[in-house]
Amino acid sequence: TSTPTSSASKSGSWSSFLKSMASFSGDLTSMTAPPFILSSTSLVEYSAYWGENPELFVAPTFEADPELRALSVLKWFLATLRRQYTSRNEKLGSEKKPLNPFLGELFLGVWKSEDPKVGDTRLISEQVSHHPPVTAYALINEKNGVRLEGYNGQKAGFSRMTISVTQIGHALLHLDQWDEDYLITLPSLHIEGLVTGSPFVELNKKSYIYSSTGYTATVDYSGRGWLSGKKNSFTATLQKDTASKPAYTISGQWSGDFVVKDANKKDIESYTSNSHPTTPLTLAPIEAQSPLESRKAWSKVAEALAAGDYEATSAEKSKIENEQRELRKKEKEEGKEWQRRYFSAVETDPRFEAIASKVGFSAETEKTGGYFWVFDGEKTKRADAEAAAPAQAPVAEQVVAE
Ligand code: CLR
Repeated sequence: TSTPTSSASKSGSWSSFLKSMASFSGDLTSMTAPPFILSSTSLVEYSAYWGENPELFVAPTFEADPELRALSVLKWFLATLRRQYTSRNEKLGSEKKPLNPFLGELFLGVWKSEDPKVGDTRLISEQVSHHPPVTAYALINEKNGVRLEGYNGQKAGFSRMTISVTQIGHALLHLDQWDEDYLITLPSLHIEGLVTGSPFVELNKKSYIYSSTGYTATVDYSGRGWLSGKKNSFTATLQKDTASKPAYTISGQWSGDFVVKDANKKDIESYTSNSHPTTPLTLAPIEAQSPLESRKAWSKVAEALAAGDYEATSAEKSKIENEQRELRKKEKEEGKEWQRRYFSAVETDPRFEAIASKVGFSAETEKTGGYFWVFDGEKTKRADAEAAAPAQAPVAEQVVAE
């Protein structure tokens, strides 16, 4: 008899998956993919890709000139792309289908930089909505007064053997020292390689970084561009207001090398994303984690997947889904709503509006279920106090996320 991982049954289940995609609804949570393409990582963890280069994250605040700060923000953003969009391929061999986070699921950690100037950067990621799925996140570097807040949802479609994904949401980067905000929009993407069973992400269209100082960075993703013929190609420009030409242009491959040129097209810097070291995220050990924390909550599913036991995988998954269904039912009966721990839903976000209204960026496409999600400092203080309360708990060893 054939094992579930034999190549015959693999290709059989893959082709029936592709067939089933013809009637795909656009909600990524409703997609049922064959077990071998499932990852044991929940989507709530993906917020961590923003912070794996803490030294680049805080670098803008050390620049005295607003133009150089905007350039520094753009460089950090470009440097995050490789980990955001190719790390599953690098680690697991192909893009995988992440676990669907449950409402209230958390992913918490800290990047401890070896450079004392950089210090610690804290990560808070929370699943703030399950239907539609929305993840909110905050990255906070207290020492340098640098904070990123954002949220992310997806809309997907399937045609001509590709899955096209639009990201809903944005991120706001704040620099305390300069009282500056940067509104970061997110690229569209599509999944290539479906036919051959080795899916990977390619970015397309454009994304923008609008600064409250009047600078706009435009990143144009050309994919396997006709210019270079290389995948993951892009060209980015940084321009002040209505200036006639860009102050800087950056081009190359976001997963490989890119070059920064000044207004006179002179090379001033090059960056090699695949040799740039990343700082691992430090997490509390599983035993010390709260039941809402992703690694703890999904640990049995992850174990079953790692053992290749797909029956146990789906049994363990169903357990979590049923518990969640029960919780929602109970809340409904009691007329209560799940309390988000670190974020709040708001109808307007003044920091977003201040920039968006100037550049004509629409707020409506940014909302999920009618709301923006913003980081809530008060809630966070309370959550931190609660977490610190069990003073008699042993001081736990910390572990480093893979
Ligand atoms: C989530 C937010 C991150 C950037 C990011 C990277 C990869 C995206 C992911 C987001 C959303 C889910 C995603 C994934 C790539 C593949 C996966 C679109 C936008 C889908 C659900 C899986 C499709 C299944 C195939 C692999 C068969 O900051």
